[in-house]
Amino acid sequence: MFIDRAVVEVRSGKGGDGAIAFLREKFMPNGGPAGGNGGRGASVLFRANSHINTLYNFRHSKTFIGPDGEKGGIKNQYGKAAKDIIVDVPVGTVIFEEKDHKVIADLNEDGKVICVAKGGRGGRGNTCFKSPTNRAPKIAENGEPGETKRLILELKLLADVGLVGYPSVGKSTLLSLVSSARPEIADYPFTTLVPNLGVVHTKDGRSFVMADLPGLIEGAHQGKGLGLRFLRHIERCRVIVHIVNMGLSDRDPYQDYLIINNELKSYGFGLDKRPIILVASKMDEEGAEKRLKKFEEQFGQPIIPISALTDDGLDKLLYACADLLDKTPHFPLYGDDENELDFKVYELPEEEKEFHIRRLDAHKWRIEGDKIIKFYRMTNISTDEGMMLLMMKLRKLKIDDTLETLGASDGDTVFLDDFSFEYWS
Ligand SMILES: Nc1nc2c(ncn2[C@@H]2O[C@H](COP(=O)(O)OP(=O)(O)OP(=O)(O)O)[C@@H](O)[C@H]2O)c(=O)[nH]1
Ligand SMILES: [Mg+2]
Repeated sequence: MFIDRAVVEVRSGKGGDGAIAFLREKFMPNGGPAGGNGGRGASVLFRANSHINTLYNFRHSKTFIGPDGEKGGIKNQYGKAAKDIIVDVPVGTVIFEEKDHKVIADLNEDGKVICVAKGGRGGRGNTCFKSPTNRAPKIAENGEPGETKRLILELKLLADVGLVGYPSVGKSTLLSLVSSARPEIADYPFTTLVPNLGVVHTKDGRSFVMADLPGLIEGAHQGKGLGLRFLRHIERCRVIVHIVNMGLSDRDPYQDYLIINNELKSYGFGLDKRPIILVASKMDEEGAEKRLKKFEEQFGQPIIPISALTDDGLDKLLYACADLLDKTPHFPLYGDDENELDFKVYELPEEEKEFHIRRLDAHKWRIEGDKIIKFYRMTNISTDEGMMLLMMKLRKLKIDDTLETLGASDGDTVFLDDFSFEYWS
């Protein structure tokens, strides 16, 4: 079954808690602190995989849970980081956050990976809080909690050319003739219920992917017929082939053309501005020539007449598609094309940061900034409570995340005024 939309929940693992422990050795009754750091919780990653072509496995709302990181141990033993979870989805899957429909990623290339929920950091053990004024701290950080998110997965097929038109105009028949795809063909409307893809090779050695989409009817944008559910697959198509039936029918070809065009427009995403090739189908049927002539007079632009029965016009149509693809750029799905915006976004100047970090050498860093240094000097870190307050402040400011982005590695020394501590990922 072809499923192209699903809602899933992801939860990354919590970081392991740091340990509080002291060395107790025979001749050292008051050995120093020896609580190890906790390990990082598992992140949840999504990966585009070309061997998967539907979201079928996600049809019943699923939850992906990353395990927690291991707790820190005694004798300064580090807790193990949990193994990340990788979820494979079809190439072309777009991931949104459910709460605000913000796009998180467009997995449009095989192998592309995105982290959707980051594992929590491990907490530092009490060894990290040792200082000249507090030689035996009895405090440790808890591991950072993981993230929970609800995500919408939407598959938008990666086709170059999309076939659209009324039901039964011959879209599936065309795809079956020009590619090795085998869609169902029948003379009743809505034979095609899900999109089909086929690879087309032209005789001059070019190739492209063609998608056959379920038929559209008037009011599709309000959900009539199969609605617009499948139009999302056209969003990526660079060229639209609009097929109008010239065969025996009680419908008026020109009216049908106007209706479908209106549906494309109502859908938005600039679909009606895509390059469109107009095709007249079933030209072998009686009266087709006459209907085409009338249509051409109303339409006023060239149309490619074809017949699936006699093969007439098929090569001409494929060359026209390939030529148009050669000169049509890819359309960005999500607004990185400024021209598509008819308003300009002004950004407020970023608020003055509470701190910045300077690299002193390969493994030494210094946190600078008046505000944070003032906070440090007003905090009595010779008590466990004061030290905890400081660590909470540093965590709230996401100092560790900033250090990670800057390329810090485990065990690096981080200075703040006359205090120093160890970086831990
Ligand atoms: N005479 C003639 N019949 C055709 C031609 N192309 C398709 N047909 C017939 O038209 C009917 C509908 O064809 P389909 O390819 O299933 O049409 P469709 O556009 O995919 O229809 P939906 O999937 O329902 O939207 C079938 O009975 C086909 O055999 C043609 O060029 N000439
Ligand atoms: Mg069909």
